[in-house]
Order: sequence, then structure tokens, then C-alpha cells
Amino acid sequence: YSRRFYPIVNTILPLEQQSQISLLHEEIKEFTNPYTDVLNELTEAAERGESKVAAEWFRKALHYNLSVSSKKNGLMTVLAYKELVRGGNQLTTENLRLSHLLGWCLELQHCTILITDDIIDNSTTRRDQLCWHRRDDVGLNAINDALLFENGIYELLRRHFRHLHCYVQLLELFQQNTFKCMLGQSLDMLISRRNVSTFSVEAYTSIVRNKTSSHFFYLPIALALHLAGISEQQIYDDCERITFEFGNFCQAQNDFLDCFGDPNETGKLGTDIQANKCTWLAVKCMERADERQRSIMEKFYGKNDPQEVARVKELYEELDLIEIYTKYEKETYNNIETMIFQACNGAPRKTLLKMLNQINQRDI
Ligand code: DMA
Ligand code: MG
Ligand code: MG
Ligand code: MG
Repeated sequence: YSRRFYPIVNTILPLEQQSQISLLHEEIKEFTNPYTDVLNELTEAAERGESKVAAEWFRKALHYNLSVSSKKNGLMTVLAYKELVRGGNQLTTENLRLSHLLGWCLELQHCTILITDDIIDNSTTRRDQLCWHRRDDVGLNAINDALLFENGIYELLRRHFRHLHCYVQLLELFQQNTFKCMLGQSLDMLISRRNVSTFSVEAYTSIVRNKTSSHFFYLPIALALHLAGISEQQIYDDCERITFEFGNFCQAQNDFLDCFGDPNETGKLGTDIQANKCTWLAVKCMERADERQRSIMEKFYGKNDPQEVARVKELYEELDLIEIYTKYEKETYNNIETMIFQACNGAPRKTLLKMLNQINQRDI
């Protein structure tokens, strides 16, 4: 099976907006400044008592997984916070530091989710390196490490945010969004055990709302809203509605690239067809397939054999799913852009726009 890989480059973004992207380099550099402090602090927290050896292991796990992140997700919390409090007297060095720390908590939570996701999905590589659990010295210890990462969030929150009004809200945000994401992961697994002929848009949408939207897109913005002390429900609701669409946009792209992306660009090898996942492509395919094509899916979907996987990809192409996806991507992008422009006053519109233009599979 040989076809050219579909490029991961964002072709939607108009050229004149490309300069916005290069701005991010500086911002990412600034966001990365406290990285060593965060590592030190988490190691120190783990050292309490006598677990020096365990603390060193924790540090190693943190560094392996955190250092390769694009940091764009955590950065969004900082950018949203800056936008929300601009012009006021809240933008102090101390508050900025807090927004950076929240961004790092978010990065930690991503690691928890990605480490477990790679075990569940039987993945080999992520972010251009071997998945943590695939290393000889790690294996299923990765499960415990993922839990350590998650607990690291609560260590950082307790140390830096306990005195603030928003402390309980931040705790609840992390807890509730992780819970939701993990339920989404369960749903993803349960539906993958069903026959491909039962896959539906409804099932797909509820997987995405839970596993992708809430934690990858709503959480970074909601953290900033709470830190900025915003209480208008309408702002939270608008941000939730918009970030839900971000999830749809991003997961469709993630599913598309799992099948048609270049692993050198995405930094990971696809597993969705083999794992019988209810993906955007599988749902669209079943929607458009005739009797003969449906039976091809039923016969070859969810199999490990490379030739059977290739048969599914051929069918996707036969059904023009590449063009249909490209069209869907553009439409969703435009739809989200409109939603952002129409969001109520007080919503961090600029950051949401930036976030939209930054959606890129290297960040997941
Ligand atoms: C994406 O699912 C959502 C989460 C919660 C990781 P996925 O398994 O399709 O992600 P990836 O393709 O990055 O492994
Ligand atoms: Mg996965
Ligand atoms: Mg998964
Ligand atoms: Mg995927």
C-alpha cells in the first residue's frame, strides 16, 4: 500500500496571519522558563520523608514526558489570563507566575492522559519518541507513573494556590475534567468493542465531547477564567460551547492523520483501524458506503494484518474521504471562527483565535 502522506501543515490559516504563529516562539520560551523550578519542586515534594530514590525516578519520568511537549496547551492558560486581565491592576509578576504554574499543571495532566492512552491504544511512539510504557526500564510501571503525574498537579496547587479564593474551583476543575476525559476514554474503548456497522455520529460525538473537548480545550481557558476571578456564567458557557467545537475539529484531524498522516510529522504511528476505533473516518465511511463497501468494512476493520488495514484505507480513498475531510475541516474552522467573533464580551476571543490556529497534532 503506497500513497503519499497527507501533510499536517495547517493549510487553512491565511498567509497574512502566519506572523501570529512566530510570535508564539517568544511566548513559549517565556512559558518554559519555570520548567526547571517545576521539576525541582515536584522532585522535592516526592522526596519528603525518605523516598529519594523514588523521587529521582519521578524526575526522570517527568523529564522524559514533559520536555517533549510543545507547551502550547499550557501556554494557552497564560495567554488567556493575560488577555482577561489586561488593562487592570491584576497583571502582577506574582499573578503571571501563578498563570504559568497553572499551565504547567495542565501539561502534567496531559501527560497523565497521554501515558495511559498509549497503554490502552497499544501505541509505540508519541512526540517522536518511544511511548513511556514501551521502554524496557518502564513497562507497566507507567501506570503508577501516570498516577504520580496526576498527584503532582495537586501538590503544585496546594503549594501555590491554597491561599487564593479560586483554590477550590481550580481543584474541582482539574478533578472534574480528568473524570470526564477518563469516562470518554472508557466510552472510546467500549464502542471499539462493537461491530463497525453500529458506529454512529452520536456515538462519535459523545466520545469526542468527553475525551477531547473538555480537557484539551475547555480546561486551559476555564483555569484562566477562574484565576482572573471571572464570575459571569455566560462567559463560561460561551467558552464551553466554542471549545466543544475545537474538540470536534481537533479529533477529526487526529483521526484523519492517524490514518493518512506522515508519522515523521505527527510523531506517532497510527493504530485506529487495527483497534476498531469509532473514528471520524470510520463513521463517515459507514455513512457513505453501499452494501458491498459496508461488507468490506465489516470484514477488514479492526484487524491487525497490514494488508487488511490497507484494504480499509483504499476504501476510504474510494469513498473520497480525503476530499470530504478537507472540506469538513475548512467548514468547521470557519464555523468556529464565527462562534468566536460572536462570543459575549469578556470572553478571551484573541486567545481562542490563537488556539484555533494552533491546533496541530504535534501538541496532543
Ligand atoms: C485522543 O485520543 C484523546 C485523548 C484523551 C488522548 P487518541 O487516542 O486518538 O489520541 P492519539 O491519537 O494522540 O493517541
Ligand atoms: Mg491514542
Ligand atoms: Mg485513545
Ligand atoms: Mg488518535
